[in-house]
Amino acid sequence: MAINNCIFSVKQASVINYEDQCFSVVIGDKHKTLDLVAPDRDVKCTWVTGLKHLHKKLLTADLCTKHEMWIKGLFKMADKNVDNVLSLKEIIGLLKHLNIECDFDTAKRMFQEADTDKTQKKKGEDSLDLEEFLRFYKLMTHREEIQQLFDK
Ligand SMILES: [Ca+2]
Repeated sequence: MAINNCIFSVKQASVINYEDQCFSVVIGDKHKTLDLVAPDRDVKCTWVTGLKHLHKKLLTADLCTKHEMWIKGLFKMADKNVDNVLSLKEIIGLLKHLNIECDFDTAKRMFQEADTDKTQKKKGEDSLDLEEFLRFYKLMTHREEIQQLFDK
């Protein structure tokens, strides 16, 4: 709605220099673009400066930060009903989506082990919040034999 208003006002005031107000955001590996028109040059500069800052931060983020962002992305992707917690069914769906072979009983056992706040149930169903999901992820990816090699 706001963007339509901006475009409308630009069309009405055709003497305004479009280049001072327009910018494009290039998104993802497929380089899709989102073309935007700011209401004025200052707003455009604020947006472009802010987006450049965020992009630079992402590029210079350390491996741990990028890994944490990736895991948070997985959490969001798996949260099909968008209630900010993951049910066992959503976890199983995520494991299948990631081609992680894990039998139901093992996944359920790790789910229950990660579910530290059992008093908070949504719709009577056990669920994992983001912090518990991180714990679940660590349980799923923990390899004792590799840990022993690092401990030597
Ligand atoms: Ca959910």
